Amino acid sequence: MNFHILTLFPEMVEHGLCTSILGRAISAGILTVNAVNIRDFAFNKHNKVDDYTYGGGAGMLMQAEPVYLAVESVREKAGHIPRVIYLTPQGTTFSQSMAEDFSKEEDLVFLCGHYEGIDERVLEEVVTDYVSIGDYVLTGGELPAMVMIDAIARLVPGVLNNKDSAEFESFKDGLLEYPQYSRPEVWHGKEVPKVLLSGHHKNIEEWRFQQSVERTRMRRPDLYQKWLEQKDSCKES
Ligand code: 6GU
Repeated sequence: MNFHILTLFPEMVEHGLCTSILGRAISAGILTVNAVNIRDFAFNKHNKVDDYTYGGGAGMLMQAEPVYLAVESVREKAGHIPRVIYLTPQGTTFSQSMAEDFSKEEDLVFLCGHYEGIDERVLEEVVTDYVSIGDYVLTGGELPAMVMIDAIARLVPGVLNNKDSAEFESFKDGLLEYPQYSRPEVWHGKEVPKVLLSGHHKNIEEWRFQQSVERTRMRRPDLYQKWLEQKDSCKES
């Protein structure tokens, strides 16, 4: 899968994405990260890509043409017209099910705005998905793009070495993950739950499920409610 990030700060995404698990997947040829500097598509001699907003108001706006040319360059490189995600607090809130949907694409383009945003006309022409990562305001789209890429990449076959790990965890079935323990058996006077030492797989599975349900009810009542509803609708059909 190929991630193309259109940004004024390519080194920020390159450095952020080339380490750890994603770095290994890039070296293995499973993923590519193509950071495109929008400034390379400036059409004036000062490499300027921002200007004042019509109608007045604070701040500068990224101009349409450099953004358009940057998107065109990616379309040429990819050989087709990939989805273009614009990172904005005005978008749909990113979720695990969106990550699953995006992970099926061969190429994805992330358009990172800065300053006060991007000229609306080019957004209308190129953007297919408006995505936010939550209800707070950041200075640019780079961190949200990296958050999305991390969540999407780990769903691409071969990126995680343990096949199970992407499947049995928080959100997959609408519940949070159960608590886990490693050695020593007693730490700061706290014992590992006895059932986990029993070797009785069915009891362990049942205990973990109960813990998941209880943890979700306590920490994420919103998810718990959804899980209850979905469970009931399964019973009915
Ligand atoms: Cl995608 N961009 C910016 N600038 N701020 C955000 C965001 C995105 N998602 C949450 N806050």
